[in-house]
Amino acid sequence: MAVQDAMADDGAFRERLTQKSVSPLWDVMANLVTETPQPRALPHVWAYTDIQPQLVEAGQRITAEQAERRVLILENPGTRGDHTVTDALYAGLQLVLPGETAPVHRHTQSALRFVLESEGAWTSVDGEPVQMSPFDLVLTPSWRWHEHGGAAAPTIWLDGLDIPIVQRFSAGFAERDGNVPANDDAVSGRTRAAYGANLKPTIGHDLDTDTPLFHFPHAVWSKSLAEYAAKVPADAHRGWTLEFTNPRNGGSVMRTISAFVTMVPPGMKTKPRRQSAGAVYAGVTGSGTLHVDGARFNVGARDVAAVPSWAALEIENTGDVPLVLFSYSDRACHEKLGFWKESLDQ
Ligand code: 1HN
Repeated sequence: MAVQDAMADDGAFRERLTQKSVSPLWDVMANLVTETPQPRALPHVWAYTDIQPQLVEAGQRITAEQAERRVLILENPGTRGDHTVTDALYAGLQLVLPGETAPVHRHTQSALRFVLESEGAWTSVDGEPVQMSPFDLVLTPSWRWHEHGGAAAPTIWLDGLDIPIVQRFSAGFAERDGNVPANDDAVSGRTRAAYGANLKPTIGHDLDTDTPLFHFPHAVWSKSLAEYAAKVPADAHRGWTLEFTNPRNGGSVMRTISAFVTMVPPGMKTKPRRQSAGAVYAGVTGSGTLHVDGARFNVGARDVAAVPSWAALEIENTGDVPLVLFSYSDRACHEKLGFWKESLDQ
């Protein structure tokens, strides 16, 4: 029998398939196996001046204690309601007011904080506190106890988590206050002393871990980035980009999330670059335009942008000071799973 005949008027057959909880692959094959990634997320920018007042209002409506975490989720317009910023990542802006604490908990999900406004706020990880200054990167890797506290002024940071990844694997566990074990090692500054200068203790050699170093101060990374820029020419596709690393193994800072800083000098527009990883950018200094598949998105300090998988990204500095951007992505997963691809256009 010809294929057309076999498939003609197949309504009763399809009804039977549905009843038996099966479906024809031939309907969806082209959508499942695509030549290039087809993300559901759209490129998008959240202007800080737009979102910050909403967060301040949230501060009047709910306490950090009541909310557990007082956060406005950055909902990608392509996947509104999914609580995702790119197909595999989550982003939110969190507010902690003076005198507040966000209660201690731990969960499977890995989190990073990129600090946008802070005067002396703190986060503790497994009991070890660090002070958060603007544009510091602070990590709370998977299953580490963490809590946050406000200080003199309202504190706002960008939260980046691997929530959609953990959700897809249905692998999420969490514990809240009440189960916290005592941690005699939790001395402020202990981790920086042990790992912060390209040294590491000679005991405890598990390489398959998230980074023990969980605080990357702006004062430290911005100095490295500026010195690097003074020593080597900017890359045509990446400007000057450095990755935050795990001092135990040189790999990504967390097992699922990679983090970077990028600088593009005044007058430069990078050439189009695609990567299989979905990424989130946050402005630190300067101003510029992200050209994403040809569409233009202006970014300045504290603005947050979603750049989905395989979108062609060009970064243009439109101001007269260096444009500095922080970013995080799911590249860490792509590399471990053998998915990673990059394309550099001319
Ligand atoms: C979380 O633990 C924090 O610790 C922030 O600040 C946002 C979003 C979903 C799940 C856990 C935090 C979060 C989160």
